[in-house]
Amino acid sequence: MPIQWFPGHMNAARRQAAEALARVDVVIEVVDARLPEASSNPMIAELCGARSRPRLKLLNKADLADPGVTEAWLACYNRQPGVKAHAVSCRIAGDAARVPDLCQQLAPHRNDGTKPLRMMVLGIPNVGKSTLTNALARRRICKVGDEPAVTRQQQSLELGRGRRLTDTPGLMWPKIEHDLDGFMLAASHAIGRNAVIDEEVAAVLGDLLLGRYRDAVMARYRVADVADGIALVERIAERRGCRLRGGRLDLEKAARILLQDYRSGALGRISLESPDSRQCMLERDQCVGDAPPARDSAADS
Ligand SMILES: Nc1nc2c(ncn2[C@@H]2O[C@H](COP(=O)(O)OP(=O)(O)O)[C@@H](O)[C@H]2O)c(=O)[nH]1
Ligand SMILES: [Mg+2]
Repeated sequence: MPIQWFPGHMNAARRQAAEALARVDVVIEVVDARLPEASSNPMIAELCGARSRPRLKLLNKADLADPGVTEAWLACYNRQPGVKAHAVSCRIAGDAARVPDLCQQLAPHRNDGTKPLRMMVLGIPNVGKSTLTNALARRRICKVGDEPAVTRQQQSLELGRGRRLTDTPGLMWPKIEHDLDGFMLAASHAIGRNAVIDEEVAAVLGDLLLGRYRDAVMARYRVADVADGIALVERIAERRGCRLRGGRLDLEKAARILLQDYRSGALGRISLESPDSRQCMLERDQCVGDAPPARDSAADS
């Protein structure tokens, strides 16, 4: 079942972000380095475009992503006009500290006491917006947590030298265009728990992992010859002794093991999409969209 998630409080968050943009010089768009396009909210590019605000695209959690793939994404983004992209990890001391200077380069005129640099962090839930804000503040001002919708209100702070930063609640958009994006977002914990079925998400994640990081999966779960994501979840259940009363496999528990291992980095540094795989997905979805509607079965008889 395709995943959609646009809870009511995000409408208010979108309105507030649009209003706050009037008083901001640079937008820091935080995305997840493991799925940079799937975790890019199209509304953020639109909002910045409408207000002509420069945007720094930050591929955060780079410590969890495949470094070669992150390089390919940065090259791809930095070739696009009007986009400036950088990879960071809030887990690496000092990495985030470069961000205000990168923003300054995008707004060189905002650089003194009378015209201080005003930055706003925008992005979907759980990409590390509040962690980045705390890293720049060098103290824990914003609440963080590995689940969506932890931040419920905008929060501003002074960074010194007149620089000001605003953290915001995560923003989703009303319709996720590509089904695979919904699953990648759910696997990365950007989607509320009540909108997803862990077993389905783990099966799609398993397919992606087997396609891109087969050896890492085989080594971690000591399995061989697994056909697809569903089979992988079953094998994990067997290997880890996930059983329900009566002896049946507890697939939900096994699904959560796979999801948790991906989320925590236990499977190694993994990117769920690359510029090439994204292009293939877009072409595939385009073909499906162009295909003539399936014939009515009655017409066949
Ligand atoms: N490994 C890793 N985890 C991160 C990084 N940045 C944030 N996180 C974790 O991601 C989760 C979500 O962070 P949070 O700042 O609350 O995200 P927000 O919803 O975008 O504000 C938390 O568990 C953070 O510890 C990073 O660069 N690397
Ligand atoms: Mg937050």
